[in-house]
Formats: sequence, structure tokens, C-alpha cells
Amino acid sequence: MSDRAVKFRGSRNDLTKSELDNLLISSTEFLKEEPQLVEINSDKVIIVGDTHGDLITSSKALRYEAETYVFLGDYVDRGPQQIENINYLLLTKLEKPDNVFLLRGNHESPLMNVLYGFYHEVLSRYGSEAYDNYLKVFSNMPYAALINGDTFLVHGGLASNLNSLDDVRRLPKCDIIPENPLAFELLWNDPSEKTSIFSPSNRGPGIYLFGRKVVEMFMENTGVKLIVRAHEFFPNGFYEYFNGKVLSVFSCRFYPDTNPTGLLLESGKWKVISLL
Ligand SMILES: [Mn+2]
Repeated sequence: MSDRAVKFRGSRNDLTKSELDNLLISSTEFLKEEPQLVEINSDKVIIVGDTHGDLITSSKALRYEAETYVFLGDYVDRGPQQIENINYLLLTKLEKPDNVFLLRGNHESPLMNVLYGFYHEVLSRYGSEAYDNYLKVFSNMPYAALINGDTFLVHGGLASNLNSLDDVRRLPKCDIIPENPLAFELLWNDPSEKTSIFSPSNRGPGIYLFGRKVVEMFMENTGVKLIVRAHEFFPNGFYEYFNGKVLSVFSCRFYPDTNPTGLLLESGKWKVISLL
């Protein structure tokens, strides 16, 4: 990787086209080798929810003293520094591959990027080939992580055809859209106290709300004790579902009346942290 190593120059984090090519090709090669369910053993983990072009929050999270950093996806679209945010996270991943993990969000997909800004941002600064290279990176990001064997991390939530952790491990890599229904739901579903199993989501077709029974069955089948996910905005950046069985964290500062928030998992306990 060292021959392709790239560094940001100056404070604007601008990469030349060839530096960007190198970053994205190296990232794709690296992420291709990561399993779809990343398994991490660590006593001090920072978890970051949606950042959406919020470079400030990403860099604050990484300055927080911890052993491991897991980002739950949605790095691009909406916010002001989308290219800078994803590039910074990819560079950090390549520098510290065993300490930094970047899960895929529903915005790491062409379905969202054309509508919410990232596609046009990349097109105007670097051209369409660069955008295609970003898609190769996105399609190789892992869908979920398992910390210390009992904490399951994913962008959206549990899926209607998810029965075991092996179902996640077996998901195909390089699914650009992504078309696999299980992967799609992992990226898109939301928890709901109002449903006990699954009900349709008003986010769109193929997307579901999952209820308490789904969470309890998943935990019984897998030994998972805690689920941490992102994908949903909450005014204080944090919400507890199902008596704390599912935690939802949101980290982007560019929403009205919000505080960028992360989660610290330390010695089997969790704590909300401010990333302001
Ligand atoms: Mn999302």
C-alpha cells in the first residue's frame, strides 16, 4: 500500500485527480478483502452514526482516545464536505486498518448519490470516472460488524430474511446498487416500537420497520446482546429502542437543533459522547 500512499496537502484536503485515483483504487483493493461481517475484539470502541459530509465530526471522533473506531455509514450526500469526509475516512482506514472500520450506509450507493448531491459534487470536481471509482469503494464496504462477539453494528437494522450471522457473512461483495434484498434491508430498515414483527416502511418499497420480537429472536439465535445502528435523525443524536436492546446514534451536525453524537463502548458498558 505504501507506494500508493497519499496525504492531504494543506488544510482544504484537496486531492489531485491522480491522488484521488490512488486513494480509491487502494481503498477498493483493501476493502475487497474485508469480510461482510467484520469481527472485532476491543475494549474501547467509538461508534459514529451518519456523518453526511461532516468532516468536523469525523475528525473529532478520531481524535477521541480509543482503540477502535467504527463508522456506521452515510459519509456522503447532504452536507458541505462530502468528498473531504469520505476521503479523510478512507485515508485513515488505510493508515490504521485494524483500528478503523467503515461500514456501508444506504447513501453509499448510486440510488441516493444522484438525488442528494454526491454524484454532482464528484462529477464537477473530478469527473465521472472518479465517481465510478467511489462506487467500487462503496460496494466493497462491509455491511455489519460484531464487537466482542455480542454487539452487532449495522447502518439500518435487522432484515426480514436475516436468520443468522452467517447470512451476513455470505453476502456478495461488489453489489453496487445493492440488489441483494438482505443487504438492502440491512442498510434501510428502521426499528419501531409500534410493530412486533415487520411492517412496511414509508421510506419505500422493500424497506421495513422491525419490532421487538424480531430483535429478541435475533438475539436468541445469535448470542447478540446489543444492536447499535444509525440511519435516523434524533434531536439529541441518540435514541434507545426496546429498553436499550437497540441503540440509534446520529452524528451529523448539519441538521437543525441537533448535537453531533457518538457512542463509547468500554468494558462492556456504553456511554453517549458529544462530538460537538
Ligand atoms: Mn441512512
